[in-house]
Amino acid sequence: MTNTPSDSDDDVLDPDALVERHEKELQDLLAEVDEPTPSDDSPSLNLAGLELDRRDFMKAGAATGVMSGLAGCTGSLMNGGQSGSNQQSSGGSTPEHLVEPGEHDEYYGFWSGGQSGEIRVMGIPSMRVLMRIPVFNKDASRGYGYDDETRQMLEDAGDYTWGDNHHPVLSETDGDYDGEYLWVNDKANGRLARVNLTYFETDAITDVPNMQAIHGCTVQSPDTKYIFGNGEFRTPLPNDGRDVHSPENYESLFAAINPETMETEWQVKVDGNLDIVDTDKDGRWAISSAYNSEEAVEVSGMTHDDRDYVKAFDVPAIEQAVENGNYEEVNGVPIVDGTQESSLNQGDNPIVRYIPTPKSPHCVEVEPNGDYAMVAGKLSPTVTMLDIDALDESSDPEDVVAGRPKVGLGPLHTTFDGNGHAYTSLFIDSQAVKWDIEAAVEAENNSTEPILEKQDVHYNPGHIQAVEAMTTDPDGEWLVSLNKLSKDRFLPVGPIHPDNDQLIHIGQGEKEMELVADHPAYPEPHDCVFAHKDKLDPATTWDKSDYRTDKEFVTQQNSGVERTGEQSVDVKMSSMRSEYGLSEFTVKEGDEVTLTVTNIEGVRDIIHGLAIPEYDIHLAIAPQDTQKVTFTADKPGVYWFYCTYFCSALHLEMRSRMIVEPRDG
Ligand code: CUK
Ligand code: CUA
Repeated sequence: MTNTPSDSDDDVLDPDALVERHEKELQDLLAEVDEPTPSDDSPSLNLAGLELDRRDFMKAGAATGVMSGLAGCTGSLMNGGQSGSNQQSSGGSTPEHLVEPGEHDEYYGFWSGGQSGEIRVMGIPSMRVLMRIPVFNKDASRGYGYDDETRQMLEDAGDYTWGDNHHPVLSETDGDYDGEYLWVNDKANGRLARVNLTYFETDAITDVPNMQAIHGCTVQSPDTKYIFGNGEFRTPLPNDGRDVHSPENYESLFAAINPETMETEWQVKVDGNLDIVDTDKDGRWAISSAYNSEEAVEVSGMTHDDRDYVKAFDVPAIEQAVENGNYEEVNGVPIVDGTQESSLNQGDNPIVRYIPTPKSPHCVEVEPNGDYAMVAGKLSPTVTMLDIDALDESSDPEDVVAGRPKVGLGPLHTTFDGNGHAYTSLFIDSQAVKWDIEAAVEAENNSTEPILEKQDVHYNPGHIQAVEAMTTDPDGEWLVSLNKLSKDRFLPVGPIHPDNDQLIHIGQGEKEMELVADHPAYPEPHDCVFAHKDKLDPATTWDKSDYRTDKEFVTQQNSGVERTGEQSVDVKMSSMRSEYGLSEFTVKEGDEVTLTVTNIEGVRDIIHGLAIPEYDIHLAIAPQDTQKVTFTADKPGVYWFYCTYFCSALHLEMRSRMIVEPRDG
């Protein structure tokens, strides 16, 4: 380091000392906090309740190394000296996760693609990658972002070249997946995208106004009335240059987006920030976790208080406020004031309930019956269970906290098998912990009694998902632990490692958890969602009545070239094995060319590509699909355009010429 941003030499620490200091700070943070009482408004970190045993400290130390990103840590440290961890094996009854050649998987899995901006489709239990669906990213393989329609969609949604997607969610009817759509957030640019599950392609992206970092994202159960998005980062409102140096005036918003129009119907501003969101099963409550109730702009401030506020949004009450005109409009969206001081939050029916919860809690997941919302403590070793029915009466933790099992260090996310068990990922302990939901209600707070079993995972899990866990009736056969780190599990591939998704057999919760497979994952899935294969009905060819924009289905007969202006040309052609509808077409230098290409085949899995060399154009055209691309023919010469999908023995011969005549030639 040649440049140290400190003003005196005393502040210059060597890297080891920095790491050590960082670990010490995090250890202090991880010290347990007492259950907060609503009257306790002293925000200081309570170290008196410190009860970490030696193993906890070792793990915390190891994990802080991981969290800091400054120092490697060894798996043996983190997983040495187990207590209460089941060795794997349960004897015999695990169904084979290796799906035989030619056989199909039982479930579709949809993985968010993190910084890649895509959705990945995988089969469960084989964990085979079946398809990748570009969403916020251009992807030449599927011609996404190259044809006019998808290029325009990406441009209208801010013209960014990437996204950071975290939470794929499936459309629901009657609390079950209906196989129609998937939505996913872009945390980076505050966007939401929709994937059509008939065609497995992105059909809409919306840049949600007034929000930076849409993080939490969920459909409203049971019938997908809204998609909810949480604005994690607080910004001035509107973020147009005002208040830039006044963080106390920054706002964090909760947004309700119409699933069909993708318009933002309303937003609610809150105190503190918002993280993850899930809804009840009756269309009343949306419950968001949050950290940074301190409204700080640095980590030490954000983690200062012993508790943060989970926010429960009373959706019908908010709709009523909007209907009554009780909002301010910013950038075309009605924004309802949901801060604690708001007049809408006084009296018996506040629109947002603020529930104190320890400590910088991360997730909210509502269990299948809709009785409890599970809020994992992150910096507290507990999961706080909120009694959803009690929310109506109160936001006093005395009334709404139904249980608080002590599950282990660094709890992040919880999933369900539908048989009364919850499974929570422990980031710091590197484990999946299975616990009994009713037992946790019965037990004292901070009890470990409800814990049934722990399974080591490798390493540092974020999300954890069981099959169909977000429905009212999960299948509960398999569970995936989405581990952030893979360290030593695979052949080394340089300093940027893959993640490690691990498949765990849980057998409806009636057996011990069994780790059955490791799968490297390209950076960096955060979450996934699984639907039984029978709930989807993907198309095998396009139906032209489903074309989203005005596109002509071009047959061989009406393939041709038409000059539409001094410098514009329409070119239309069909494609089939193994020729295009035109063996050549000629335009003039400087012409704007609109090229429309239809794949006239009706046979499944016969795709034709169209690449135009040196014009940066690639289309992928499925059977009965039509694609359109507009470009300026600004380079005179001969360009062999060709098919990029291997479609027949004469695939290499499937090519034609674009001739661009010099304009003054
Ligand atoms: S977040 Cu990444 S591990 Cu975006 Cu769902 Cu919890
Ligand atoms: Cu068509 Cu290759």
